Amino acid sequence: MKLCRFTFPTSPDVRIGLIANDQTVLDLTESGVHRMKDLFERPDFADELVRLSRAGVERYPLDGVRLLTPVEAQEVWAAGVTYLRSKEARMVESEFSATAYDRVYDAVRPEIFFKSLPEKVVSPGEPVGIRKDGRWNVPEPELALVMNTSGKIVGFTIGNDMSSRDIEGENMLYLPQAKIYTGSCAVGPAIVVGLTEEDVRQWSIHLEIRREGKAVFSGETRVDKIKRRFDELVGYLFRSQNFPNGAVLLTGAGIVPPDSFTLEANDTVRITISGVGTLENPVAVV
Ligand code: DO4
Ligand code: MG
Repeated sequence: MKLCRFTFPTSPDVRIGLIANDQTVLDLTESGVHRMKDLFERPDFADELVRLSRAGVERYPLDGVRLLTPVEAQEVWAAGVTYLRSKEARMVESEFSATAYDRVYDAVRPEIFFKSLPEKVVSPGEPVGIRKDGRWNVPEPELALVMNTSGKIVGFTIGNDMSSRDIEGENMLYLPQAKIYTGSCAVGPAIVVGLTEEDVRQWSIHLEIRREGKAVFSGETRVDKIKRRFDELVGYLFRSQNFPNGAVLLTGAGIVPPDSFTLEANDTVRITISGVGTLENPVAVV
């Protein structure tokens, strides 16, 4: 089951939808569901969704609505260096702090950093940003975990952890500037619920970057290459920290374009995760 936030072309009101067969949206807001995050607090929310889907709510064609990011009010955090590929890429980009990446890959405590306030998250179809002072900019296609206020994983979606590799590589203390700026975090298009980590570890992640109508990079990885268990990452995120609205955690990038590659304005970033769908965004200089 996939949950989404959407609007109709004629109205700015945000509605909650259940996507059926990747073609139809059932309007749950008509049945009194105004926020997904309230549903996520209920232990029986998957049963409740099945009940609502059979209750004869209004249905609309998916291509007739605008999907918004499913991040409602959650802070977005991100884990780093969870794939071997990421560790190798960081060590190449940074002479100064290369050993830090090597160490954190093997350390007990994972790297976890703040990524975005909810209101700054970019929706499907909106521009993601490359910094005007960054020379080496890339998307990072990542599986995103969605947690309720108790730290229970309630769903899975797609995140793009846009990054400036030259700024991060110059000095690791510049990480927040390399990672947090206008348009640096996109999440969507929907949250898949009712699955376990074992189900999700079967998924693949695909990245395609298009320029003037042609693919200029494509790459693929598998969720199962993430070194750490999801509960381990979430356990560290929720350790000594409360999330009154729940949280979203990006789980790290396993696809890195070649070192000669940097994004340009008007490129399109397409991230597909096999069990979720595709998150597509144009690129703009910010
Ligand atoms: O430490 C740098 C960030 C790494 C990251 O974002 C990733 O591995 O996805
Ligand atoms: Mg990342």
